[in-house]
Amino acid sequence: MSERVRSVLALGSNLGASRDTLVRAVADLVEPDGVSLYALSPVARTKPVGGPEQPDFLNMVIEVESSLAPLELLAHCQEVEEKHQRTRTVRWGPRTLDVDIITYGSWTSDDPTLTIPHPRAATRAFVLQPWAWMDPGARLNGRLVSELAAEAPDLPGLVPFEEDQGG
Ligand code: PH2
Ligand code: MG
Ligand code: MG
Repeated sequence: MSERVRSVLALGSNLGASRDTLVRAVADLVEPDGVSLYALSPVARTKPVGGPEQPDFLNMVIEVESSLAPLELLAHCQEVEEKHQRTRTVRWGPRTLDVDIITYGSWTSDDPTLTIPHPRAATRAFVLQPWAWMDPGARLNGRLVSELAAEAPDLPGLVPFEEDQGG
């Protein structure tokens, strides 16, 4: 049996029926035999960080256990983005679905194709806060994720998603 590695994946959506997209994307991400769901976070509504004027995002994270190599996991995440009609027009612009690999076990890489841990995760509350809700003891770069979240500039724009808010 091949080794299974735990990874944190961050999901975001701010176009279309975002809540439905996130639910379906989680199901699609853990559909292959080589990938299973280990934990999932609540959904946050977040103000966009960077990019043009655009709608609020819904963001969440999941932890998966997989037997995929890092680049195989990346290709799988990109297939799920494509399935949800992800189009890449403006960098940091609105999208139906973005899936980013945040961690891959304790593996690190500074390859520009796949930088692990994700190079901007440590400063983004839209990744850190859902992660801290999911796993209060989680650490990134040797720091508690909950502490990093508390210091992130975008934390004031983040609220727990409630069903009646729409999106
Ligand atoms: N993703 C980005 C850039 N800005 N802002 C929020 N709130 N949520 C995101 O998922 C997000 C962002 C690039 O992928
Ligand atoms: Mg992203
Ligand atoms: Mg991305």
